[in-house]
Amino acid sequence: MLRLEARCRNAIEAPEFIMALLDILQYPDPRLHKIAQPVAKVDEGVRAIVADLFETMYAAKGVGLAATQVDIHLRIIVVDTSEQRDQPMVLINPEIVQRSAECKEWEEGCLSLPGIYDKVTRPDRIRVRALDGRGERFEIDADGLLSVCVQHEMDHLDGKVFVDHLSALKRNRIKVRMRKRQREAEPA
Ligand code: K1U
Ligand code: ZN
Repeated sequence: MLRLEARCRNAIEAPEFIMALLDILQYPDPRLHKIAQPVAKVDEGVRAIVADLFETMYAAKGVGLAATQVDIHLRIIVVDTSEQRDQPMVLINPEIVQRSAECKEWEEGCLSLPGIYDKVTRPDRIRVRALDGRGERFEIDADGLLSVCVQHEMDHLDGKVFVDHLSALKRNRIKVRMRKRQREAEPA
């Protein structure tokens, strides 16, 4: 039902298919803290969600997007960390099966907190197991931006935003800034 509402809001009719740019929830929206449910079957409905996630991620110039961020609470993430923006990857029901003991600090951003960046420390390298868009299981070893991005998106599925890794003081300052920005954007 949620998905149908989202598709109808911004749907663009094309000859063979319908693409939809979905609205990205903005922090501190409480829906960003919902826990996403596993996908039971990778079917046409799930593939339609995946197509819309890519559409929305590329339009927003992000390197990743989690279904949670568009108010769809299923364990689906999309990423493309390539320079040419031509290596889309979908991970359904992703699980980290191995993480390096070595950690790395990285400056993170988030489409749910535009213009806000801060350093987060995470395991440097990970091995992730997931289903692809055909429902086939696969594993990838990730490092660098891909590793950071997959961990950041998987946090979203668990209702966690990158600012939840920061101190309460920093997080509250960011919350105040975001609320002020949202009030100013409201029509008078
Ligand atoms: O909102 C999101 O979850 C997407 C987010 C992914 C991410 C980027 C960088 C570190 C961790 C997670 C973004 O795409 S933020 C904006 C962005 O376009 C970007 C940031 C860093 C490098 C390249 C692009
Ligand atoms: Zn994010």
